[in-house]
Amino acid sequence: DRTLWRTPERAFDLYAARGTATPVDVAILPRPARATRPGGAALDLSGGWRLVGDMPRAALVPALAALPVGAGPVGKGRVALTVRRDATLRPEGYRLAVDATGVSVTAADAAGASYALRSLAQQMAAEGPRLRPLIVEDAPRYGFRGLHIDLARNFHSKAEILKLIEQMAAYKLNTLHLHLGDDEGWRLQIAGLSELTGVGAYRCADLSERTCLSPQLGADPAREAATNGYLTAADYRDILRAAAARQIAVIPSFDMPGHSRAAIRAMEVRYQRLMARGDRTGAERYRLVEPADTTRYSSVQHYDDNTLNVCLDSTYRFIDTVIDSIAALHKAAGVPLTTYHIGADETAGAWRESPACKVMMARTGLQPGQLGAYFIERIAADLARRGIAVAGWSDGLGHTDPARMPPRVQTNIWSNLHAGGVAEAHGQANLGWKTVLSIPDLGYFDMPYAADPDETGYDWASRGVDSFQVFGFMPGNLAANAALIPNILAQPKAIADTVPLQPGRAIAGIQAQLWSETVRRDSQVVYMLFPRLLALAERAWSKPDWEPTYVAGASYDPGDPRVDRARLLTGWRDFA
Ligand code: TNX
Repeated sequence: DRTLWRTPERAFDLYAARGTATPVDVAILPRPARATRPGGAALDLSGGWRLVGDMPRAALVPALAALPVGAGPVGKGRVALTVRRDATLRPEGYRLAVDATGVSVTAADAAGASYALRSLAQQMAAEGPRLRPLIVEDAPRYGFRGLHIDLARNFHSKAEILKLIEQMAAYKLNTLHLHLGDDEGWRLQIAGLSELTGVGAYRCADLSERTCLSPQLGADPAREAATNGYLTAADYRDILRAAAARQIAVIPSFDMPGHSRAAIRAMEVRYQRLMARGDRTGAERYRLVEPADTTRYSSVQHYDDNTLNVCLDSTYRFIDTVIDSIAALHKAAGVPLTTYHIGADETAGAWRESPACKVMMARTGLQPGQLGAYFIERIAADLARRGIAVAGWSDGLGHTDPARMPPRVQTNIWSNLHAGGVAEAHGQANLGWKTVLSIPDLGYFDMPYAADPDETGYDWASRGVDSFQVFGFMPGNLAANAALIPNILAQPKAIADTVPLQPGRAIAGIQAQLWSETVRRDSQVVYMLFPRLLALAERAWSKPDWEPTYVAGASYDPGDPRVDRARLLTGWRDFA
């Protein structure tokens, strides 16, 4: 695995290794839909290029900068690099043609034009500045191609995020899901609520005068800087601008109502400070938990103080303020907030003894088991009123009444494929929700590469996910992945399509997840993501030619000859 994928440039050797019908000797990853070599004299780009055409240069700056040769000096054999709009091409698609007279790109949008230049850059990296004539006609399989990175559990720097954004652009990923709030930390400065970062971004510090959250999962806060830190408003705007320049959308997420310990602790400190100043009104304004609520609960990650009270008006006032503040940051950066991720996963059984919830249930007729859904539906409606789409994790969203949800919903499917993930993905896609595959079996890159004591990571979803397995993923036929998944039982299991995808419904795309409980240093971020992220980018863009056509209701055994090719080169046998 590691040998073959040692460098991104070598990653496309996988096509050959898997016996895939490769486009004629091109070195482009993700694999383009079509590529031909028309023959004829080569083009020499070593003298640089000059940009012509009607695509604004401003939209292409990072992609132009990624070319191995720059804009050449005037009159020194510069080659014409023509980039034109063609509204008939598919969104994000492009046509790239190289011949002896120059390079010509057509695309419907700036993303497509940029992707053409990214393909050109990869081809030049492999072939050198003298290119043989080439035609690439390309468009993505999925419109959603995402990377999720968790800054909450352990913080990762703005510099690291900016590097990742450039890597995402190089491999045609278009959505960055930034996880900024969870039990262990709140990582974005919010106007007017300074405690959120002043307290909530410090899991603990060696700075003795500081108010800290307690450490978690064995972290040694005195030695591990990653436990502390946050993005300032200016950092966040810089990230938004860098992403937008590369046609990458940013989805901010602050997990609620569970997974909210950092916010709760930070706002409790604020409460005490305001009370000490005699400002009771100010203190009560953003109260997140109810002192009289004696409910005992424990979250999946063993927190007993991490759940917002969903029956308090002050909880909604707080969330409103957070969303306003983030929307303002997006506006200031010139990048509108279009999707906001509320988390909504793994809500513990809180509120049973909450007086406020008893009053609310008496008033509304809601049952205790419906309070979590009430929260999600209410926030979703608030977001819809502002023109913002709601996103959330599939378990929480699955508990809502779809009739009470707004039309635009993004769901991240995170049940293991062998444990209900296929039904969950199809069921939520059948509701018309934008369904993103975040499946842990193959897409949680906080899991180790292999079941090997030298590989770090969590093992709850899989004891090893190597790049071949990710590369072998068949997102268009989920049950067919039975052979790919060395599940937690160490036995590949058959998968049945018990909830078929209805005609006209579709999966929106794929996302890689890097949760950061066990990922502290920036170098670990790189290790866990690369090269697996390239394999995921490949699957998000390009349909594997070994994927069997989807047949509603079919089930697949790990040994099924129809998916046998998918097993080639995967490590599950060694694993088992
Ligand atoms: C499950 S995925 C979680 C996260 C953890 C992750 C670790 C999801 C919605 N919840 O809170 O960080 O597992 O792999």
